[in-house]
Amino acid sequence: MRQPLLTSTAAYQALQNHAAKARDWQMRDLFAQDPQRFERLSVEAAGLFLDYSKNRLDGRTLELLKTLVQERGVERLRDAMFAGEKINLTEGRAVLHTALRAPRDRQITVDGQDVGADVHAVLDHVKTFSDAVRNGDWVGHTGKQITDVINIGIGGSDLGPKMVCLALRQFAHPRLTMHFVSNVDGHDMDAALSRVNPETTLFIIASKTFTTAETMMNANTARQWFLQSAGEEALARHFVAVSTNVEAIKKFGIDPANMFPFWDWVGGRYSVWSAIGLPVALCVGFGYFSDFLAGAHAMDEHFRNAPIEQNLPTILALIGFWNREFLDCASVSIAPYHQDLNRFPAYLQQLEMESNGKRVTRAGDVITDYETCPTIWGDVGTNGQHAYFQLLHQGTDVTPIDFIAALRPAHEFHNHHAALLANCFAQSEAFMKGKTADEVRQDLAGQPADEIERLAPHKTFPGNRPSNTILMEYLTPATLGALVALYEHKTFVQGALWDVNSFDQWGVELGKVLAKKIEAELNGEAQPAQHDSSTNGLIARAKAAV
Ligand code: G6Q
Repeated sequence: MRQPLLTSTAAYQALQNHAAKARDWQMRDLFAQDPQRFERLSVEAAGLFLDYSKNRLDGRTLELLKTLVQERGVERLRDAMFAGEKINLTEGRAVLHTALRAPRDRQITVDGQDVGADVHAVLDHVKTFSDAVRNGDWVGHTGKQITDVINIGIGGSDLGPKMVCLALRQFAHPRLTMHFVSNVDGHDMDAALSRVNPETTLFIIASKTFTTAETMMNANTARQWFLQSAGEEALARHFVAVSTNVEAIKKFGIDPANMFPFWDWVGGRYSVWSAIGLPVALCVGFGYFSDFLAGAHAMDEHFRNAPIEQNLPTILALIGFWNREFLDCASVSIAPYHQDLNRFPAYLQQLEMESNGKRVTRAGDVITDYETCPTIWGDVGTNGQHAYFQLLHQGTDVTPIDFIAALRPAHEFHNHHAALLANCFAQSEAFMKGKTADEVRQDLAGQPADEIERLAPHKTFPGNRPSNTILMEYLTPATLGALVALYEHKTFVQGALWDVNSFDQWGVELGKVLAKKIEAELNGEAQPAQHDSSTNGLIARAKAAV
């Protein structure tokens, strides 16, 4: 159904008028005017606490944003998603990653099929298999226990399990080393294979379609490498698959008994909760994997039931929307102050940019008068402070930041943790307050007057730069699950406001076919085609180097 254009709605226009004033607000003043600002502008759910007081907004802004959510039917679309309606319009699919983490007794049907029963049957298989590998009952073809797991997949079949295995490092099985090979660049495969023994290695071929060129090339290379030291009959002990494509798996030579299915209503970037999470279950055990699912489910329940003004994912989405649409912020930096979350920015980059990096509405109209998804990027603190934070403090663009931290560490170096948190909080304070030229002059007092005036502009910080801070007590499977689900639902709400289909990815599909012609030319299997002079020149140089 064609929605009225976002910018034509009364709520959007009210926000535009409001923003004309808000652009001049100084956060320093907002804090000075309201001693309760932190209490008023913070919210807690599913083990996560969000402080959003360091943003350029007030109570009126939030009221207007709430009206927009209501006017745009976001809650209706949310309920349609949870109910299994086919809201992925361009692929005619339901969007049910939430069903992957729902309790066993929750009834969800798609086209008359009991999705909940299917999900739990696969989870049971994941449990049996991961238990067997972890306790040593599942052995390689020479009778040795598995020591290394290599997950071969890319995009949604790689980023989630890799991010989660790294994040939950402290819960990992001591015998199992996890490896993730995604890149078609042979160096990636070479690095993994050079560290493992075929007798004790388990390969997981993870591909929803089982046709993705990079994954298929890597899977075939792994198979050939393995068969250098073992017969075909040994494959069944060392190769398992996660996919929706049973036929392709059989053709590859994997025993269908070692296949973990999932379904077309699970988008790649939303699939870590499905059997794509098998590496997680192997790494931390099925019990912790279940806790991860339960944490996400707790966030789902909150998202479905909490009123807008207390709804953590909705608030996070609205702040991002406000910054993007009305305060001209073209990118968002993700700064986890937790080393184990070092792949989280990359994970969110896919989640948000692949979901909402769209330029047409759900009805197919080209969006010309508002912006959609900002660029998402980042790295762990405190490392980023010594690199790109310079631009965040004093560059010409304003980039909002999401700080993420655990209040308690999982190590015993407590002085490190105090230093880490101090940096995290000090940065958000500095972004908000900045440093005025007068404050700089006071700092420089005692130096010659002309020197003070020369240096003052360089040492001045404009401040008034927005940030959110998300805190959890510990980084556990459950809080990580809640954190990922928080951003999934944030992405959903923003997509609904922008009126884009957050669940297709035609840009990614394009990449899957684009290289084929040139690859054939590079391999001498096809005559050089007529490209532009740049592409022709690059191909010629590559061929000359072979
Ligand atoms: C995710 C994307 C994309 C996908 C990969 C791998 O939402 O569609 O990242 O996950 O291209 O696809 P396969 O799992 O089919 O190999």
